[in-house]
Amino acid sequence: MESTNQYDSLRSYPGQSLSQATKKKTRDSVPTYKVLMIGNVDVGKTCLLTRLCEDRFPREKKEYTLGFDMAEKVVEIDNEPVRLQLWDTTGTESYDSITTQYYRGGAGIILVYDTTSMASFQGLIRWYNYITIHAAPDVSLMLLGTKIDLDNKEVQTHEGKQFSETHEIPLFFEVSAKTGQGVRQCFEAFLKDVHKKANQRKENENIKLHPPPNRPAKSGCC
Ligand SMILES: Nc1nc2c(ncn2[C@@H]2O[C@H](COP(=O)(O)OP(=O)(O)OP(=O)(O)O)[C@@H](O)[C@H]2O)c(=O)[nH]1
Ligand SMILES: [Mg+2]
Repeated sequence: MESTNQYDSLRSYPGQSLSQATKKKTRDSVPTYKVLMIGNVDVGKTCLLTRLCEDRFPREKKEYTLGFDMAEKVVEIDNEPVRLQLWDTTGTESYDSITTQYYRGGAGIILVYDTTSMASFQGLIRWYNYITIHAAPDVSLMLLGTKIDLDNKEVQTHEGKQFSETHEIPLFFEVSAKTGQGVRQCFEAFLKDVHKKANQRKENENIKLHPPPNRPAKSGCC
């Protein structure tokens, strides 16, 4: 039987196991994508991380994230293994001053609001402004409305969609960390986008480093 120890750092999406090819490749090197989650206090960022990485909903009393937390997870995108490095931060404003280093090197940013809290939706603009100041211009973006298992919805789906369109955020989902609804799907779609952009960047760098040879000038009259 396979020892699980050597694969300790490997986790797939809930309900999905990694192929042998991926496990082998992962021991060597796979692209690592730093992804940040931002949004007001209590919108459910930490619960999303726990649902994605451990497929469970924290039952114990809520604990405020202090500064940063990070989890890693290897998943497959189009049969290619990639390592997601998911950074969770507190929504507490007193930590705002350390944001610059937090945003550095981020390949993707997930903006989170709580569908049962209009205040958290109105808070999005503050977080979006941080993105425009600190993040790379080609960073992948996704907007998530959380807690759709609850009945007391304050932010309607069309309002979330409109925010994403107005601010050119290509991906918008409503999810529940409690039931797991939509969590896997949104991360799959998001990582595809992150991966695609990284490949495009690599291609562009290759072209810069190894420009195609100049074509010989045409001889003759036309
Ligand atoms: N019903 C329901 N409750 C949720 C869901 N996600 C989070 N919660 C609850 O919302 C509260 C806040 O969740 P956290 O994940 O700690 O929120 P956070 O965004 O990490 O908050 P900070 O770390 O303080 O910025 C907790 O009491 C959770 O149990 C969800 O999908 N459904
Ligand atoms: Mg938290």
